[in-house]
Amino acid sequence: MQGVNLRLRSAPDFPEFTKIRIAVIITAIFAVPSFAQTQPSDHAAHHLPQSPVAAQALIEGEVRKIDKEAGKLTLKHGPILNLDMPDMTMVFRVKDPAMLDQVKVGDKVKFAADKISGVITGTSIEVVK
Ligand SMILES: [Cu+2]
Repeated sequence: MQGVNLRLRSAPDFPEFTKIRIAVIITAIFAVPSFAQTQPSDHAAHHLPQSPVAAQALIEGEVRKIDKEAGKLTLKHGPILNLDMPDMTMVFRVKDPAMLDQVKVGDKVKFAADKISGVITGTSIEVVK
């Protein structure tokens, strides 16, 4: 019985020590991300000029053909200022294949396009109602 009491009495000391260790670990966990956050933002700054998506104006167009297998869309489009392109009918690759489910042939659309890895790519599209 005495052995059991001793263990119970000395027991509170151990969790106290554990609490300190946990506190240290928690401090370390919080310290790491706050340090890590400064890294990606510095890194991202280098890439900011390469993502002009935010400044893009929407282009008016009309869907002529949808090729879901190839992930491509044929659009008759108005002038695209950021790509220095006059109005024409042409094939666009789409950034996300799900964009092709949002439209059907004959739809009047507004879309954004950009050159991604040298390929003119539709980055967003919405049907004009
Ligand atoms: Cu074009």
